[in-house]
Amino acid sequence: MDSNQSRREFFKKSTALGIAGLGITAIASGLERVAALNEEGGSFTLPPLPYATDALEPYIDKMTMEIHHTKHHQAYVNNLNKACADGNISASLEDIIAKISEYPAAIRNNGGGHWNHSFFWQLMGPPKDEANTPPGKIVDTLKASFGGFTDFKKQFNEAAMKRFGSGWAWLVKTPDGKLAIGSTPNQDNPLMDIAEIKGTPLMGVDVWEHAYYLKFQNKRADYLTAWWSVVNWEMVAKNL
Ligand code: MN3
Repeated sequence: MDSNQSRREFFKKSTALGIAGLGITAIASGLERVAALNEEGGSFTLPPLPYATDALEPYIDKMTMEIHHTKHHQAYVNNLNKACADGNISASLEDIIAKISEYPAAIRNNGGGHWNHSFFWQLMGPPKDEANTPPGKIVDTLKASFGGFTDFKKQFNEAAMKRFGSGWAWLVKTPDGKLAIGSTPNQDNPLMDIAEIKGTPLMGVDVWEHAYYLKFQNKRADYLTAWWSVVNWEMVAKNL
């Protein structure tokens, strides 16, 4: 929202509250509230991709990345801003997500969409080689929890394949400090209080058809095979 819009919003709300009876202190606190809304709840923006749209070729194609980022993710951002303005919601995205059960569906879908995609772009990077083997430290960590890197990949792929319809598969650190694999429907994520799998996301993969249909059509398994070649293991290591 630009400053003119926010002034209009403020006056609209103030008028509704009966601005004539308010003192200058109340007006000032109203302005502060609007400023907070703009900063946190009202002006979410599309983060730039950390690489060019063709940087993940040949595994993830340029056109998919362009549409996914500038159309799909942008729409989540726009709709989140609108839903926050409509609901007069000024909490940070992190706070909203942690208590998502208290918010309407538009906030859950678009707030989740914004968080998930912002996370997802960071988790991919220009491919080094097809195998894209993770560093030894990550392999050791995954081995301790899942039996080995191959077993981990198999379980993660299973979670991604079994997610019916649209959603995400995740590797999370659970509240008791263990690593776990699971999936969420739609734009839900493990940080949400309503999620079946809860914890801090370490890795996640978008299995909505919009993430792969242009290049892979209905073949989600082929998309996943290609996706492993562009996983940014340095980012996963940071998250771990
Ligand atoms: Mn998506």
